[in-house]
Amino acid sequence: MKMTFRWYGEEDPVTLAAIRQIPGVAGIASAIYHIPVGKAWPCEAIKELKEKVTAAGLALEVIESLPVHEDIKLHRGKFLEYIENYKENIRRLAAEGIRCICYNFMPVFDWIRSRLDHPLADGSRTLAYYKTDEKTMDPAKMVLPGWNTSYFPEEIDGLIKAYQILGIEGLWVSLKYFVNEIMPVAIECDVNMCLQPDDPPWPVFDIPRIITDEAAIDRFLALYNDTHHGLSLCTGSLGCAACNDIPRLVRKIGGMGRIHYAPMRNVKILQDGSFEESAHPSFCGSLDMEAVMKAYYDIGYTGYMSPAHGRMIWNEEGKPGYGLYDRALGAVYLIGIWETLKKECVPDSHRTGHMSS
Ligand code: CS2
Ligand code: MN
Repeated sequence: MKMTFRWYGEEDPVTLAAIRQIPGVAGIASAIYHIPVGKAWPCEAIKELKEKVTAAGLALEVIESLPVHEDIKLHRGKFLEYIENYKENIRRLAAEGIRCICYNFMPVFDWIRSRLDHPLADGSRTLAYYKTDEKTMDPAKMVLPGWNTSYFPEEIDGLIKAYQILGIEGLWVSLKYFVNEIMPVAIECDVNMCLQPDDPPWPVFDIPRIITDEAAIDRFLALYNDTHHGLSLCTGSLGCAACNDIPRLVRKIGGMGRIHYAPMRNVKILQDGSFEESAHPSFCGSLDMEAVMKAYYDIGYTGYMSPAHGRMIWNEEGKPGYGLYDRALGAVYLIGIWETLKKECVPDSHRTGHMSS
């Protein structure tokens, strides 16, 4: 397991120098943010990003994310051109040594929350999704970190309608076409493509969302029979639907070598299915984080991991979910579990120093 940390580039209030001081974090997950979705990322920009990260004593490991243009998901307009650009981006990233690229296939919106700064009892602030907010959520007013939209606010209503007409099966057709186009390039470049499941894993604003559970993941993986065609398995994004058993999914999908990126975060699921993002330790939320780590350990996971989101603590200001402190605590908590798992599996006679006594 290789622990990484997401960085939003020069505009991120969290600096690379700060990330460098988190014990056990050596890798960065980042992206090129100033190029419109659908276009090719300039080689120079990719090089520059890599150099900045390297100069800080870290390594650029994961691209989170290489966004998919709405025309590709709707299989209309300039989708062929955008798919060619997507392939070119895979080649250009691979040329800089990138082996792991994330994307998602969520229509219009990326991850969605109804509150960005919900106060918790301990005085921290967190992201939350309350089902009771659904009626008043305004799609034109929402923006979350990492959203890389390819449309203007006035186009949203039209887009939503287009997806409603396309429907669930139509979206699967678009996804299948896209996967079959990009995977031969990814395989040739030895790049693992990681689909991020839908977050939350249910339809919002009556727009289809398709990567929501184990059956959907099975269907997705069956679209292309190669381990480069895989997942970014975020515990919190699938795990906020209580039907998803994350340790089981890790053992099954990870055991097939199909998980390449493991964003780890905890959520507290409420009575009505709403959820609040909680601190990483198991006792803070509804997920058994140790069981998830154990599942990764047992399958011999060698891919990337990240602490995903964190709360805002110690008066930190910044991008919702992407502050420094709570994610750093999360990373170290997870690294601690991993160390314990490793040591538990080593016979006492093989231990050195204090550990053998
Ligand atoms: C991330 C997403 O912040 C998050 O929850 O998981 O922004 C993610 O990077 C994209 O969905 C991947 O395409
Ligand atoms: Mn996520």
